[in-house]
Amino acid sequence: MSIEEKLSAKIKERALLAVLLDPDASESDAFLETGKMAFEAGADLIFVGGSLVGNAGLPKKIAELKAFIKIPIVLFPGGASQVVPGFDAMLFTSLVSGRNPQYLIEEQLRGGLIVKALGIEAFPTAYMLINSGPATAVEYISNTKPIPADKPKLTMAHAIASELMGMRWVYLEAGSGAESPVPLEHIILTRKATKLNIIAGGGITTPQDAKARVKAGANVIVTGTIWEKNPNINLMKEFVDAIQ
Ligand code: 1GP
Repeated sequence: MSIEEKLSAKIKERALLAVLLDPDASESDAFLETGKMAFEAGADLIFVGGSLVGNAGLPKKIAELKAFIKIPIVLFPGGASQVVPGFDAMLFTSLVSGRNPQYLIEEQLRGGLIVKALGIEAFPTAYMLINSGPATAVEYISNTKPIPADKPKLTMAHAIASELMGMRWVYLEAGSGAESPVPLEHIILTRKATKLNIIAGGGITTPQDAKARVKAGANVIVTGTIWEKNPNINLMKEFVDAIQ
């Protein structure tokens, strides 16, 4: 069974918690410690990524982390240069909410060849940036406009098109450290209109935020910045419990 098949089966039972590790935002020790904490707290997945991740030390960091944990380590890349060996799987994303060809198809063109050569399992993922207040790093780096927060039907329409184009996952992103998480209506309409596995992330800072997004239809909740600010295993366990 592929990792995607296993996750899709698990998702039918309950929502999953992904802990995002940004190798650039955290010191080497923090990267490892937060990864271990996620495993011990009962998180389901580790995502690794960031807008500016350099790849030089990444395979070593992933290998170190793998020695301690038994949950999938999934690359969540900001670009083709981040596709390096060692990951169990990756989100093969296209930034469908934007109109910048570099992140719609060009990075994929370069990255796809590396993914094939390395044999990494890839989940076809429609990545959408939803406005969450002040500009986020992904908005700035990708040079794309986010979907307005009060236009959930636009998100739904992008999700429908993505599903028809063969995507199986959609990532509704408010942006790392966003002022507020993705508004619920975007998740609700996407859930009603598609069978995509819905990942929601960005600005989720409380178990209640997470739970509300699961109730709206999200299948995977991503949390990252909060653990950089407050690496508290008890709080992480509360997140795990809240989304069951
Ligand atoms: C960012 O969605 C992820 O790409 C997680 O966001 O860091 O705000 O938790 P936070």
